Amino acid sequence: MSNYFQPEIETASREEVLAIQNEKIVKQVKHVYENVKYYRDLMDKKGVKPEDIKGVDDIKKLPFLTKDDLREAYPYGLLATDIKNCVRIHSTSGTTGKRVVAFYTQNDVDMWEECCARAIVATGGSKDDVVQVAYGYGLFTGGAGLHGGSHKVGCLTLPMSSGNTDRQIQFMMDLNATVLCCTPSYAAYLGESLAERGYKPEDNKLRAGIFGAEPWTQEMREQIEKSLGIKAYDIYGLTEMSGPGVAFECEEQKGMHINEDHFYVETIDPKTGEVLPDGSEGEIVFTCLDKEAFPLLRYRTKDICILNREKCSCGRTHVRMSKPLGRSDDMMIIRGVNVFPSQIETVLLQEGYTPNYQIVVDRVNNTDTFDIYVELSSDKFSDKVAEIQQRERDLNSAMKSMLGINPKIHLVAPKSIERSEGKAVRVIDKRKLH
Ligand code: DLL
Repeated sequence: MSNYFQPEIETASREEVLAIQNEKIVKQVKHVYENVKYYRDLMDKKGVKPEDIKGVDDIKKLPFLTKDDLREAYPYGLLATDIKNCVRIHSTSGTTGKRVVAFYTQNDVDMWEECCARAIVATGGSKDDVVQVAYGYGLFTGGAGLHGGSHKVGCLTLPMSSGNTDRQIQFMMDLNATVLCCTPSYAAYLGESLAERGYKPEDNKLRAGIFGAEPWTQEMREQIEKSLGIKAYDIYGLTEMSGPGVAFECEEQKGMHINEDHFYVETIDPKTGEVLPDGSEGEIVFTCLDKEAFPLLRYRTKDICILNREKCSCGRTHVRMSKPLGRSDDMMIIRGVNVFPSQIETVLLQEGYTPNYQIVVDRVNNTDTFDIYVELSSDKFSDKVAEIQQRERDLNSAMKSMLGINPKIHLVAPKSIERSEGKAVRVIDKRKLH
């Protein structure tokens, strides 16, 4: 039995979805053109007027926005309403350059929380649930988004924020949490920490997890599901669009449904900007159809995905996006070969290692060095050098056949790689730091 928060929208026919989108985009482009000088200038430069946009088919005429535009327009340049109409600000966790700040009116917050409520209900969520929100609260959107969604569904909400693992476990057990929301890397760590304290997966009352904000593989999903005794659902979003809940998984777990009544999606060739047909791998681009304060049009996410319009047996009609296969900007080029961290994670988990690893890339004498540090779990740890060396060689050959190049593998002691309470730092590319 499928669960919907807003069935009339989530299961609307294709024609109905298009009718909603066509109506919203005409109003939205006018709103942006009239209120955002930065974007009006981009449209004028491209020779596009609001009257040229009669429906979503015309979106391709509009100029793109990128993170560079957001930085250039920082802080108020893309604000489309009087600041007095805004009730909230959030900001990205980016480590380079200026942060991006996003503004919300009350309607924007309501829309966002509804998207998160849809995600919670899609896991079978209801008033009976106790939702432990262990995403960070604050400028990061994870905590606030799932918290708001949980309230809308009427769940008992535990606003834990990230970190303080002892307290997370105490509340999870004592207050009978049924849904856990956090990054997948923190979920894996909580699984590990529960086992260390002697708990078995069946000892907790959790039934589902809503994990996102960073890439994670199918293999990592299986490991988390096993260690916590739950079904693990993916959720996607980005601050620029509102936060988590732009897309979410249903019980089929075959891609994430994009909330198409609020976000229009395209895939493009990241090099040429050409729009690609559904089913092709490309960069996903979103247009906010009804946001008031920070309505980005044709925003390039840099996330590489595949869209799927096939009917989903859950009954939802909204298009599904694959797990991001990587980001056009975190694809590493090592000795001329394209490498995504997700490929490395897949090999590690297939070979029976933990998802605790770090990739270090550097350049010595004009040649790229490529090291992967992989933590051993305590049951695999050994002080026999020959044994460890053999395992390093085996893992190296598994990596070589997946990646096409040879990394240097370092198997390290349990707990020697720093754990993350939020987004994990998987890659240290020293070439960019020189
Ligand atoms: O990470 C919003 C969020 C919070 C999503 C909680 C899900 C759960 P930002 O900090 O702006 O926003 O980062 C957005 O994170 O462009 C993707 O590259 C990545 N990302 C988000 N969700 C996923 C996911 C939040 N499920 C950037 N799988 C995005 C892979 C994800 N990557």
